[in-house]
Amino acid sequence: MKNLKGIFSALLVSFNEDGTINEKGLRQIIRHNIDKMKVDGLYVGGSTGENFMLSTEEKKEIFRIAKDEAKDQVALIAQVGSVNLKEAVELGKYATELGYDSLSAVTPFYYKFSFPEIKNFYETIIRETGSPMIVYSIPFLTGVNIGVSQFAELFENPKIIGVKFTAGDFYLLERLRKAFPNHLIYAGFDEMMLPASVLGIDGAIGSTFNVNGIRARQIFELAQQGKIKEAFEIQNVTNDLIEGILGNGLYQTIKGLLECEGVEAGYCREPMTKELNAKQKEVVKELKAKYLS
Ligand code: HMN
Repeated sequence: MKNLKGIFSALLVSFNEDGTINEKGLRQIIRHNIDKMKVDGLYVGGSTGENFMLSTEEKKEIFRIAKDEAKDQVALIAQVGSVNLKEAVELGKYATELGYDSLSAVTPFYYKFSFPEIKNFYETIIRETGSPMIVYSIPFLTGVNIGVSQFAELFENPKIIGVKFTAGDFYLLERLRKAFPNHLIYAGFDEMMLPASVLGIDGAIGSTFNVNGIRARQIFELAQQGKIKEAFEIQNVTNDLIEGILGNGLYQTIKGLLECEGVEAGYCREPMTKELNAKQKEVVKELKAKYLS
């Protein structure tokens, strides 16, 4: 298994106008991340990959293309979580066979699952695949909050190696860091990377790293070196960019910025708005000129 610490892009997926996967575009996004953004790894099949709107076969196809393009150049994490546990297991087996370095799974959502049900969800995927697992905790979208004692129960399974912590609860993050010094903790909010880095995260997984990966690494590394003022300045610029992205349509705008780099990032998948309108496209050009030139 590769070193799983560092900067991971939550991989975007290029779609054609009819919603089918644009393989050429997807490969270009992967190359851009590896060659230009110099990321340590890719998080494939996350929300940024518009994963929860895709069929099982499409999810597999994306895992296959990502592995085929990235080969062993960077670490690869496959997000296989689904409220359909059978699907999660099937995807987990597939990604494991492809040689992904770790699986990750979002906590099962929509229904109010109890903690024993959530624990069983992870235990089942691990038992069936034999792969390491990173818990994907994103309470603002799932409504599932996992506390320190519950993480302790999950981490009793040695295959559960860490957590993708997409939350702004820095008290919980500090408690987790102290309680589990040997588990991987990834920050999931790019705009809060500096405070998360100060609290000792092992890495970060972010959508904006597809275009702003160089600054993300600078923030992470400067914070590790204790150069907080310098890191803060880069976080400020980063957050001006992220504010612009969020105000203009998250995935569509990052895709627009990739298009400015000559990457065929394509359309989004409905029911998301497929593409930006003319005014939003102007904003993309402004963001590109101001922050990414
Ligand atoms: C994913 O599953 O792809 C992750 O959620 C990626 C990452 O944590 C992003 N979260 C969401 O989009 C919900 C962030 O990078 C986020 O897009 C960014 O911080 C802007 O808010």
